[in-house]
Amino acid sequence: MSRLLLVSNRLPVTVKSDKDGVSVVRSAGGLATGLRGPHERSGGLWIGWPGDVSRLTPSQRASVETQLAELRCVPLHLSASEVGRYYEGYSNQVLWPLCHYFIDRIPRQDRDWDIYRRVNERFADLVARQYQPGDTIWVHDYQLMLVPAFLRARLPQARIGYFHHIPFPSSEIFRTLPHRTELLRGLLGADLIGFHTLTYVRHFASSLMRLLGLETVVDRVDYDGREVRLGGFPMGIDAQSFENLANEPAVLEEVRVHRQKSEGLRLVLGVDRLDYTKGIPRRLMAVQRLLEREPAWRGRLRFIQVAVPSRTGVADYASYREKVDELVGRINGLYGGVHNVPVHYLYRSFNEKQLAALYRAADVMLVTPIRDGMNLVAKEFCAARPDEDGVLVLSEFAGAADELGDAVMVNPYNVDGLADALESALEMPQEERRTRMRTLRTRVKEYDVHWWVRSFLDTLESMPTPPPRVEPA
Ligand code: ADQ
Repeated sequence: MSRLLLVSNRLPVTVKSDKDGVSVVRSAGGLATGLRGPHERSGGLWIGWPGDVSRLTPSQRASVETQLAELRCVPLHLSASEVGRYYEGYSNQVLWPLCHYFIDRIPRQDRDWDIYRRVNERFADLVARQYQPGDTIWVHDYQLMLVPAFLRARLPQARIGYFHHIPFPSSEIFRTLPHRTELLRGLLGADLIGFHTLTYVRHFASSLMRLLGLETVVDRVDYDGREVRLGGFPMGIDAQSFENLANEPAVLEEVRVHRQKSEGLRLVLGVDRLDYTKGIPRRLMAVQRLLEREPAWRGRLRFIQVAVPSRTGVADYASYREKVDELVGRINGLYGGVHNVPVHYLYRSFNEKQLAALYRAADVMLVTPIRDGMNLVAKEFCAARPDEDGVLVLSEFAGAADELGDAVMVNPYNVDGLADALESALEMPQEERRTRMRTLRTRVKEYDVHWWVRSFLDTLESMPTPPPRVEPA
């Protein structure tokens, strides 16, 4: 196994400081969990931003560096202006809305491009300094789309993979971007470019054709004297550990409490980052529509929406939050009683145990993004249901829809259709619930995060390294 150099915007750690000092704690996210094994076994490094450490004292900073080194993490520190313009600016206000088809949310000026480019170059410089011949480099996500080409220029012989965690949009959308060709060429520095679904692979290939005149033959493109491979690698979750969690006595006790507190009510659940791609307003409107047109459901339904605060420094997210707050207030004002309200809205992060208990207690899980690269919540819900019960309502526009065909599929733009789907999920007979959940769970368990890491790395490592460049005499 070759040494693995992982590169992502954020390191999979959180730096915590209190009166006792400073500590670096591993994060529990899906990517971190899936990659921990190969990272450690290969004796590799993880390169990325550790978060803002500017308020720490010099001795605390030194302690952070030592603790990061013990975790085999190499920090790239970003200045406040880089965070504002490379991360919140170009990454989250241009590339994020573009890839999710929200082009009218993109600011009219492209002023953050230069910083995006410069920070990508800084990442490549740092990776190149750590690189040893024979290493495999795996770059993650849209914040770093130029890194593969910057690396290729510095390390012509390196084996480089890139994975895009969000949708790759239709070429009709992608070609609206002023720096479209630079971004495509940035990615083409990699040997293998991975996406969650084959639809995204096709969209990327058609952008290559339309914008660079490059033809993809099956899954290969010839570019700059090298062969670049494209592939669909649907990301999974650590299904076994979610299932174990859902079977823990403390979690089962929490499930019992949730059920007891909502006796006589059906529990409907939503769990998302508070992001305008996740479709929370239309989901709330569907709940309202159901209560409006079917009075029999009033007082019999509890919709719990957990929303973790996200990108609070970006203005669009603040106005989205207000919209959600307002809708929740409106529905509860209309359909709440003195002792109960239909929507329980929790604006905070939950730990995995709390999430597992909610997943296991829910009758219906609503995963209805307007657009989503994959959506791991849908998979977590299935993994947390060893009782083979619960109904998943899933948007056709989530990457997960390609795999989870036994969910109740919905078009999230169609509020009436969503209300119909919610009602049929609430009324689904037990036998059908069990059959569907069994199939969903088989898929989620077989194609888990470990499968995803293995299949991407096996493909990357099976590729021939690029031939040495012959300079003209
Ligand atoms: P995200 O947009 O963050 O990821 P998702 O795949 O759903 O979306 O992952 C969210 C993670 O955050 C899940 O593990 C979930 O448990 C957790 N989470 C959500 N709400 C939470 C809450 N209130 N409290 C605590 N945890 C919460 C991006 C892409 C996705 C893609 C992933 C992985 O947008 O489409 O699936 O990367 O590639």
